[in-house]
Amino acid sequence: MAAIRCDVAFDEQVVVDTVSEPADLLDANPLGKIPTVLLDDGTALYDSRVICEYFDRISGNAIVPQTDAEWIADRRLEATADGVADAAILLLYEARFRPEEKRHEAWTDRQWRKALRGLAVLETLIGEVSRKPTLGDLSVAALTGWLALRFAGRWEAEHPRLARWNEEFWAAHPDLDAVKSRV
Ligand SMILES: N[C@@H](CCC(=O)N[C@@H](CS)C(=O)NCC(=O)O)C(=O)O
Repeated sequence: MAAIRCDVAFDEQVVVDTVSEPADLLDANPLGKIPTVLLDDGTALYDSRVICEYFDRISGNAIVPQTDAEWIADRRLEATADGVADAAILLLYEARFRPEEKRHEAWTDRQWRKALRGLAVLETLIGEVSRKPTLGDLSVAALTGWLALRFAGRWEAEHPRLARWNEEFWAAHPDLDAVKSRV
């Protein structure tokens, strides 16, 4: 989404299975995580925050607002959305990869409480869907779009503004929705 908004084109997109730790991914990113971007000179950039910051930088700040107050508000939005995603993905991996007898409920409950606290803050921070989404908006959309897919029925009722914002965001940005549907 950031690449679209910053007019960054990719020569190639490679789909990888992170679980099988493919050599080409590990060569580029020792953490074995996606997204990972290879620049023209072969340098790898990873962690979506770094990648988005780079796209913003080379686009002349197409997505990151530059006044101090707006920058702070937008980074807060981004960090909260990313933090909720980090907690929720750990929950997903716990259910997906850890054998049932080895799961530690106190730990998963803690992660879920973290996610819920973050969502509660996003519920108060989120405004109207913007025609020109900032990086913070894109981070929230990435989170809510993903939650709608992976945690359907577990977050919407308690966060009605956020759930409505999620619907409205994708309806207002069909170009971004098309990217989401491909993932
Ligand atoms: N903070 C990282 C998180 C990336 C991340 O956790 N990606 C997941 C897929 S969505 C992944 O690659 N998981 C594989 C693994 O953790 O080994 C980012 O925003 O780029």
